[in-house]
Amino acid sequence: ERNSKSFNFGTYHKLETIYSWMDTLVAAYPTLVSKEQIGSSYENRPMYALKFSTGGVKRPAIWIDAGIHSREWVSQASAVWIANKIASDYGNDGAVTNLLNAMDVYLMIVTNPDGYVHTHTSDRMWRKTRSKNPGSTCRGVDPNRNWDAGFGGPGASTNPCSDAYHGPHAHSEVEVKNIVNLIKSHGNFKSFISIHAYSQLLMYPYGYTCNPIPHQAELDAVGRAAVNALSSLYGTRYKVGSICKIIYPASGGSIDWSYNLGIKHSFAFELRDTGRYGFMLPANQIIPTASETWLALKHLMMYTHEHPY
Ligand code: PAY
Ligand code: ZN
Repeated sequence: ERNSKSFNFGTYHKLETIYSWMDTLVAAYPTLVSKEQIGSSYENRPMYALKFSTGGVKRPAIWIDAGIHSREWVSQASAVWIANKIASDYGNDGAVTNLLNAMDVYLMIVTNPDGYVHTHTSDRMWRKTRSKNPGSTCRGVDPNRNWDAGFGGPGASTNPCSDAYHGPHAHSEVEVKNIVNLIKSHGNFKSFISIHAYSQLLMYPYGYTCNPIPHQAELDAVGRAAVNALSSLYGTRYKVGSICKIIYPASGGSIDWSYNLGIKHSFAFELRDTGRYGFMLPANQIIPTASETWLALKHLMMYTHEHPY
């Protein structure tokens, strides 16, 4: 029987281990953490968000998702460490305590559970969902080209065999639709943060166009401050900019959708590294990656708390 103290945060775990660890975390912090099933995946696996809340009804909230691309393993692994950090810092760290006394945090650790299982059983480099594409032997849709934001535009493919296939229509993937439904029905999310890997970037919208967003100057400044906090731990260097400008044009992405919905504080991380190991980041870098990422994440969350809109 695992408890949150004996769990090994410094290794990559299978889906069932992460899911049972969530129950351990909830059991350790029952007045703070709950596990909400927001729906099921294409292959009928539950999709769980951890909700960190000290009470209230639909308080202003922060959304964080990890692992929407299954092969980006340091994303899910860092999210496990971060979930534990949020829970253990409440009541001990002033900033986290103040934040959670006013806002809720939703953290989805494994946003693409079918793909994640597939990376363990069959193909370590699987990125997409596992849905069937009629008329093709290739499976899966890129769940970060499937959101209703510039859908079908630049940086997405019409080919079901492509890793950037956008799918038959916006929100065709149930994993995306489940999050869309939760965010819309809740109606009070103030920040939306997606965690990917790799490239060491902190990005804001847009991906579907290189035209600047109305809040470009604000998000750029917040992003730079967040990255300075991240770098203060081990000197890891991050770049800050719009998706389109600092990585490539990419339409149908999650944070473009959240931004256009009115969630101004929308960001995406690309965690370590810059390509030496890429998706195969050695497990001994999980805790350092999570620890430095947490400093940036905490900065973004505190900024949202301190700048209501
Ligand atoms: O929202 O992070 C974003 C958009 C850009 C990412 C994408 O969806 O293509 C960038 C890639 C990712 O994390 O999926 C970068 C990695 C290294 C890749 O697979 O190319
Ligand atoms: Zn990704």
